[in-house]
Amino acid sequence: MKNCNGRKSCTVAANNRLYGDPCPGTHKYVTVTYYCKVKKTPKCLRRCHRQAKCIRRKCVCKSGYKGDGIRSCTNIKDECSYPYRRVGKGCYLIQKDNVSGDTAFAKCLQRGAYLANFETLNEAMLMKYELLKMKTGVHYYVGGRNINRYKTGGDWRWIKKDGKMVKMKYFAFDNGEPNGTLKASQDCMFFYASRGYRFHAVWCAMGGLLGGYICEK
Ligand SMILES: [Ca+2]
Repeated sequence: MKNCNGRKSCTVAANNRLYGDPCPGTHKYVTVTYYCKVKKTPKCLRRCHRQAKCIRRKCVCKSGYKGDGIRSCTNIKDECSYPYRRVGKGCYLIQKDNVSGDTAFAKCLQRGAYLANFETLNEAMLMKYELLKMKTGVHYYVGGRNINRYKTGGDWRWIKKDGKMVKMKYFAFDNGEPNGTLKASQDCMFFYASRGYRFHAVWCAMGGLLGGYICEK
């Protein structure tokens, strides 16, 4: 019965046309012997990630995981999902609470993130655009900080989660900014709403401006 081979089901007809009729008028029956073969699951050519399974020769990440199934299968929760949001290539959390610069700094660290770094002007402009669209009217602390107020013009850096610092390579401060002095230091950095989200240097604590903050992870 070739027409049954390799199939999940098939029909075997019992009629004279198929088998002929050597004894007309006699009831006949057909005995069918069959055996089923378990189809072997084809193996994946490459070793799948430990959070992946081999399905139809392809490594597929388990549910709740995302990736190519071979090198990566990351937990979806670890990715940029709510309350974080993707802006350009970065993953940010935009918070509106009213806090000081130092508090904002600590709050991001507590979340396993850091105050947002905008190492390139492109990143800063994309965020500025995002904030303008949100129309919250809130100023937001970001991860720029003056680490040496004794130096003329300061030494502005982007501070990362692990404490590493990247020197600011472009200048996007508003007119007259940064304007901290030795006696009245303004070592923290704001996306200043009232000035179309230009960068402003502000006090980090001790009666400084309160605002929201942007964390990055
Ligand atoms: Ca200022």
